[in-house]
Amino acid sequence: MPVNYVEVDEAIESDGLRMMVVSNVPSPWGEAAKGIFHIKGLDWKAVRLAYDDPTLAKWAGELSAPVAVYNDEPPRSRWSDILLLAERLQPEPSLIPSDPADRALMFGWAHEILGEEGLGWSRRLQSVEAGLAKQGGFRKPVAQYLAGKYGYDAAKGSTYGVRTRELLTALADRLKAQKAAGSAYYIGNELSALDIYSATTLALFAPLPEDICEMNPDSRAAFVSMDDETRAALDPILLEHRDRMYADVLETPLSL
Ligand SMILES: N[C@@H](CCC(=O)N[C@@H](CS)C(=O)NCC(=O)O)C(=O)O
Repeated sequence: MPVNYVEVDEAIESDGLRMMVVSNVPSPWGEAAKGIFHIKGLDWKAVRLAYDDPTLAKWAGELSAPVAVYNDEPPRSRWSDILLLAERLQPEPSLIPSDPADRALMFGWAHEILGEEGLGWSRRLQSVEAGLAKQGGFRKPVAQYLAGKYGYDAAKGSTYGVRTRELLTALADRLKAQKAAGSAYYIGNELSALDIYSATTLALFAPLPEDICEMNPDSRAAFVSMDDETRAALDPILLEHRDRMYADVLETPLSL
């Protein structure tokens, strides 16, 4: 079922689960949260992030997305808080391993994908770096906006690409080891939120085709642009796993 988009007033006045999301771009964080809600069969309302609506900004508490709000509880914008909220609202199927060591592994790896200095974060700053140098990446005004907002440091310039590649390689190595052990998933033998995070974050390198992921053309151009070293680090096993997640548990077409 496509996402149920509502106006700002309706989102604020409703009870239950609502989430502010970015428009027309497959944000790794937003698409992961949507995917988690979908897998759990949670009913929710979406409202689009707008930069010129003080009521929305006050309600959500920030102008980044996703931000999930349940009833009159405080807004939740961190990936881990959104996951824990979803688990509380609908425990089954659980997307957090029950074994404590596997759980720690999952949260650790998830941080390396969605947390600060993780894959999504590093890739964004790598694309900012490229955009500022006019060597691909984001268009310059977008690069300047994201640089200020997400902590770009010119002195660290090339480290963003290095980190991006290290993380791509580490994730691919993990999938290969899991495959050799007979598992199609990152942790143990079962689907976890980590599988979803990996799948949605690959949009920053290879968005799904336009017929199932109709998105802003400038963002698509920025996402697919990368240097040869980064392209070489994008191991096919990552995209195979992503495609399996979209075929088996996530919804297509994307509802952006
Ligand atoms: N708050 C999230 C990260 C959210 C995030 O990076 N959002 C980006 C996703 S594309 C965003 O809102 N970009 C648009 C903007 O900053 O204007 C977390 O800590 O887990």
